[in-house]
Amino acid sequence: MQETVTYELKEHLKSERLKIALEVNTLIRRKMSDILVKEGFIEIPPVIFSSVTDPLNHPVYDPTFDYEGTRYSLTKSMIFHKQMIVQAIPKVYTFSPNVRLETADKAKSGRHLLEFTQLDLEMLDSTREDAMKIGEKLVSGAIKEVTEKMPGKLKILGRELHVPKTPFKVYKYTEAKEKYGKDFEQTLSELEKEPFWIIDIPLKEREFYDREKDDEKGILRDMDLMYPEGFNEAISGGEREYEIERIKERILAKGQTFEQFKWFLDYAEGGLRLSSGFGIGIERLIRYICGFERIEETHPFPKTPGKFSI
Ligand code: ASN
Repeated sequence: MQETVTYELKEHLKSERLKIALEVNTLIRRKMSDILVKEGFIEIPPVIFSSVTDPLNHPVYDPTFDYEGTRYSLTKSMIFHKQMIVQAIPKVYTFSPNVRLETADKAKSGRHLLEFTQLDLEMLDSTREDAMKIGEKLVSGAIKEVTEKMPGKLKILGRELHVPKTPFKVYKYTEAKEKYGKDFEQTLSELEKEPFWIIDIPLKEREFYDREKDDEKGILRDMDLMYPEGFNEAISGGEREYEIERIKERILAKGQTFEQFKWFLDYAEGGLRLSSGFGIGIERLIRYICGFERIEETHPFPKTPGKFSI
């Protein structure tokens, strides 16, 4: 393990590129908050650790600790907290710090950090399509804000950015995979010039909480938003399972236990209504806006999978 801050980190902290990235960070957080508040959303504080967190659908190390007889995890996403609070406050959002201790191979992607922030939101009695509309407003609104307020800074970065037209193009997961092969997400991301959606993601590719279609078994009412120019995933979200029996079936089908989600299930037993929502990775949005090859450039103290970080 390295014990001192590297020379590269010292350079990084002083760099013009980092300063611009942090100005973008400031601008887009404010802009996206403004958009959401105008839409009637209320901001909730983040949850940093909890006895229940997102199981995710890919393997990560799970940092846990015991406190007064309870095992806690660091938050991987606030999915369950969102689904609970939205029953009382029908439009919520939060800037949620997430810790996902990804395996070292993820460093290659240029878009994974072990610690990142997602703008996570949830809407009651809302469909996937409602959520997609908000997602388009946020992404195009953030990009517009930066192109209008920071054209000189984008020029310094050599970044040519245009405001995407809404609504964004929509691909169905299975059709896109058949046409473009196993790496269809990256292939399409490289081909497209504007952000686009991938919808109807199969059950085995996702966590248990996204709602299965009533008329198409094994396919979910969910979506990912993808950036063009090879920048890959922007948003992940969907409609949620809200009927307790279906939630339990889906947990068991994933080989997970009720114990893992006890506090959420206790709440859900009392009855949930349909909600939908998503999370936008803030560092990934900054990376796209700035046109950075690597996400580390967006953060003063980036944590790369498999590497020492201060
Ligand atoms: N935030 C995502 C959602 O709302 C979940 C995630 O981050 N895995 O669906």
